[in-house]
Amino acid sequence: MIDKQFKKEAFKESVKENVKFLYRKKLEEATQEQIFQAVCYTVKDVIIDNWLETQNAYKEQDPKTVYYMSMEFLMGRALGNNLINLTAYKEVKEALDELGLDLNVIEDQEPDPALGNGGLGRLAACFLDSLATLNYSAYGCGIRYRYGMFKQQIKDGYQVEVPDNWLKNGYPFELRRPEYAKEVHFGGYVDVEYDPAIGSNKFVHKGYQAVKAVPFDMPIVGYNNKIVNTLRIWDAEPIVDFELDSFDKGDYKKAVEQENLARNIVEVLYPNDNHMAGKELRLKQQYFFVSASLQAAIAKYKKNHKDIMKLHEKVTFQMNDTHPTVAVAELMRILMDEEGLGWDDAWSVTTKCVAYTNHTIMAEALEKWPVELFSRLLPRVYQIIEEINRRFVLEIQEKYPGNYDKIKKMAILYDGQVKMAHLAIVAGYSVNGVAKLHTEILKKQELKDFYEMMPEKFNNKTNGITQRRFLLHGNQLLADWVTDHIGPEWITDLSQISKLKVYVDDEKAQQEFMNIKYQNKVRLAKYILEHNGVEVNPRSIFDVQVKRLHEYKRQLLNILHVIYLYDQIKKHPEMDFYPRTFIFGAKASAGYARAKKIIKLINSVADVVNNDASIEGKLKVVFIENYRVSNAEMIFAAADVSEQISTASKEASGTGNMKFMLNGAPTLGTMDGANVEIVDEVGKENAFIFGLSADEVINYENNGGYDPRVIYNTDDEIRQVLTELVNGTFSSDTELFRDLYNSLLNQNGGERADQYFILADFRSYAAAQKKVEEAYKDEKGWARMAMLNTACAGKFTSDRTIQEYVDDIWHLDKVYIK
Ligand code: CR6
Repeated sequence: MIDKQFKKEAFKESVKENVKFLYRKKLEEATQEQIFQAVCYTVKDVIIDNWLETQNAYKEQDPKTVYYMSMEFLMGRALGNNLINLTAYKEVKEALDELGLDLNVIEDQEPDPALGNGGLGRLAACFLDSLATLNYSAYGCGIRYRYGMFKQQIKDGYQVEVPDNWLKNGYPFELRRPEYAKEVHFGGYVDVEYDPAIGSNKFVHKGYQAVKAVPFDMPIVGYNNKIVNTLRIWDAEPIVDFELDSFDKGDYKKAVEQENLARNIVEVLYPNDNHMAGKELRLKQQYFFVSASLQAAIAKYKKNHKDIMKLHEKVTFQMNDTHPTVAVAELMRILMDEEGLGWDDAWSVTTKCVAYTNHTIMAEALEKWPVELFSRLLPRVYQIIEEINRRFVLEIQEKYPGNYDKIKKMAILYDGQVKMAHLAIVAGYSVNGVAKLHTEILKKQELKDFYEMMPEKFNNKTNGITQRRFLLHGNQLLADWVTDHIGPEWITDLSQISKLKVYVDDEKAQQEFMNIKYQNKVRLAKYILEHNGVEVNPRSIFDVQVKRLHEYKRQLLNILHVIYLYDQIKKHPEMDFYPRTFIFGAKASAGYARAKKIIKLINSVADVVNNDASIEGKLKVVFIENYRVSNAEMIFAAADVSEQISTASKEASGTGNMKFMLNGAPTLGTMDGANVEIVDEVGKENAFIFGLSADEVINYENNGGYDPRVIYNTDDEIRQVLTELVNGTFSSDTELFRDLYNSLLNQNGGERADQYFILADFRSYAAAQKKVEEAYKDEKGWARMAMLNTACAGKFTSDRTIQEYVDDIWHLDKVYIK
């Protein structure tokens, strides 16, 4: 059916028409960027028909809908993905070929819509893909940041942040929907007024500043099922256009303030991953999109349902981390102040509609807002939180009479702060972690008191990734090979991929598989040469760590080990050493000085190692600039080794680990996050596991840490590596890396020496790396291991994750389009 819509000739005509229509040019005169736009409009045309049909089907069949509320959607490029999901990629590629155009080049014109930081935002994007593919009605609700995640440039080894003006040329797939605009209110005060209509008092919010929230919709195309869902991201506009005559009206100041508020609110994504900056503007962003999304959802529900008390039968709100959890109080406000419900009814509806996902146990990521700020910005919402808190504290007292410690630990308002996670847990009908180990740590440690009081709410939903983007689109050679061997069912049912197991001992299959890996490595090597000017040997082991730069993720451990290897090769030039290319890619939050220093260190080590002729190219170090979804797809496809080396207990799940696995790269990692489940699936003989366990780390932490000096003093080689940080080996400025050196050895304020256990894990990491080398030398053994990783990745599809959310939490209905 869809093929019909992509009749080649009609497609070619349409592209030419669009170039003419949009740019008044002939195809030959148009730039690649203009052609990209024209192609997108042609594709969008097809999508819009399906979009309309989907929305009609939803109207007719009235399924329950999930609203996935998230501050971040790290979508990556849409053109290629849309073509893949329309099952038109190859046809369109051919059609463009015939026009003398290259689809890859055209795809490369698209800016990555980077409205997210890392795993959390990318997870939201994978979930939308799976929801549409599995025929579920869903909205993504978020913010249309004018500037997404910054672009990273590396200058002289340092990260430089460049604004990401992704909307500069206009984004062809979005649709502005002014008819669904909503007003959002900030500041002001709350009055009590008698309302004769209801015969009692009510709360009235006055003196506020208003912003108009205007939605932009992006289509989310399901795979080969004609479903098109919507990602709705909100833009802000001033309520009253700035008018000169407001001088005379005397509300000039207010007009300017409202104008500024509207301008600032969606200006930029905060570039923090797993870290809360506590900025007022961030809270404004949160309330802005939450309020607009809830208003829109309720308006939509009311169009064809009368009884607001039954909202939960048709609507559920999933709160992606604590960022949107102000939704709890905002929903209460709407139900009471606008829909006229009393407290108990409003609470009954709210607690059946909202659910919460926790994504971290890192203390600095937990959102707590000062009461002063919160109540000033959102006075009515704050009032409601006070009442939720008052009632909850009574419940605690009833359950644990006289136990004030429980109140201190569990209250929503305490110590002058609003604790967003507590609000979400108290109101949510479900609380989930994102990997088995993570959920267990929540239950036993971080959220122990809540788990004891309300165990029925807690559940685990191990993360997943979409194989459509990260294999079918990102690694087309392997995707075709898989389909040739087991058929195409894996595209929508990844459990099928286990059928590849029968090939893991087949020599021909092994050769083909490794040859595909080699071709992908050649592609990446070319990219690295073009972008870094570094030549790497595609026959060397591609050992890859790509993810956000964070101390707990321990890129520092990786680069210290590189230094160690370098020392070894220098000391024993005759030593048998299999050539290695260490590939890094990572953005550091703009304000995270130590993370930025680690980037500089990686680049400084790269400079020395890559230019030392005496080691004969045995070691190469590459830092890929501006790691993002689009180059990630290519990097996963080319990796031999997947570095997942976080301090155990710190990485809630990780999702990069799954993308590597699916692309046939064994995990070199700690027993952390979803690595644990990866090892369960593939077997520990097909992974390289090292380091302290989560229990051991937590144990140390609960008992005052450990002493890295013991290791420093007794291990000469480790001491040598650390010394090289400050003796001029990698920088003539011996102070440059002093902070990194100190962080490993000295306590500093509240921060323990080596708080991420780098030295504690160093030796077992080095030993695991040695095993990688030995294993890689055994060509057949390695091919088998790589293939087994792909074959055992079935569990890690986001289709499985979404089905679990549907079965256990959301209870959505499937919708089919004729
Ligand atoms: N930073 C976790 O750290 C997890 C994702 C998605 C993170 C990571 O382990 O895979 O969420 N947490 O669940 C937060 O963003 C708070 C992340 O991406």
